Amino acid sequence: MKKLKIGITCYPTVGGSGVVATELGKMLAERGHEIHFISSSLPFRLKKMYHNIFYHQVEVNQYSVFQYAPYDIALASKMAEVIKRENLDLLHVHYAIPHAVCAILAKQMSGRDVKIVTTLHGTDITVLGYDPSLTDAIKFGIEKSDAVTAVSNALIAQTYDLIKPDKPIEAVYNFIDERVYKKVEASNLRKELGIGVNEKAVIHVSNFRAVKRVPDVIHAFSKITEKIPAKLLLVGDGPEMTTICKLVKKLELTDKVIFLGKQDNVEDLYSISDLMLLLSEKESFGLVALEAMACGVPCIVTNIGGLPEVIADEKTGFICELGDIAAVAGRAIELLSNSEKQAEFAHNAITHVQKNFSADMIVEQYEHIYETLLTGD
Ligand code: GMT
Repeated sequence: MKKLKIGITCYPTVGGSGVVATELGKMLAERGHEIHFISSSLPFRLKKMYHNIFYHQVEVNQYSVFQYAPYDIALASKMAEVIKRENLDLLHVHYAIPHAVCAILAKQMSGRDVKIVTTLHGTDITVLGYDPSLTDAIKFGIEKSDAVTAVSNALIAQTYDLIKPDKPIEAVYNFIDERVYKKVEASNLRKELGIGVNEKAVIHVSNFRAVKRVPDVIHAFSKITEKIPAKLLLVGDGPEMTTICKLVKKLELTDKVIFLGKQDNVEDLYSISDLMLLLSEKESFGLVALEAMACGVPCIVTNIGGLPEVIADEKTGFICELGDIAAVAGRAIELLSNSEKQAEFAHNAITHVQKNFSADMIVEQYEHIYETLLTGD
């Protein structure tokens, strides 16, 4: 296909949508497209230098006359500036609010026929969608985009249910870079973290928001350790961390829980893990489960949002009802006490990701959307 000039806007800080947007930009650049990230700070996964990736920072000045700094207007102005100066073919924005709305304004300001692709990631619908003061703005952002994608079919259903947009939405699953997310030799790390040879390693990775239900992870782990010697690796940080620390102490699990905070090379941590627990009450996709599976880690997840589209129940992990801690612990014990089953699930997890969520396959889906918009074919 023709090489395109693509502007990408996302929340650049740690978070699945920022990760996906940045990885997509990198993959598109590797395929010869010219990528322009337009955001408030450099996307955190953009570490390497690419000759065809550019970054345009949105500066927001605080003036005493404004109660709130006008970030959205500054973003739209920067987008319009980049559309015109760099002759962009399209803007691919991640999140309807505010990014799609800013892109629509930027298109008008630039006077150019730039196409707008919006990807819905979840929080814009599953949280903001319940705020009546925002639903019309979300609907506007979706309907005025040229193409809209969502990271799971569950999110599409929720969007129609809550926002009722008059617009087709296509499911494009998230992907991982298989060159990074694969099982690596990291046995030293196991030792360094104090995980004994007879112990199993259970991992949870999140931003520790209340929706992640980390207390359920701790309670389930507590039950697991009644039957199986194990350590729990907690990766990430967020608003619930203080509550979690208190709970770990109360349940006398301090020696068994390793708080790792935010980490960069999570593939090493997945590679030493035997099981992931992701027991969220809202999860439009669950990128961390995909990352874990790519490294051969089976996952136990809740029957929520897009998670059942990511995990193959009884093959790459187990799907349990939200809050059913006994079921989670039972499934974990069943798997961790049967090394044959564990190896089979680990193998299934890797092949499941390769078959359904490979970067090439998903990036091609996005390219096809871009091409259809620009050529009308
Ligand atoms: O999960 C979060 O709190 C972060 C959020 C984000 O905006 O980055 O993640 C959302 O987008 C990810 C990438 O598409 C999905 O994997 C997560 O499931 C989704 N989070 C929720 O739906 C809660």
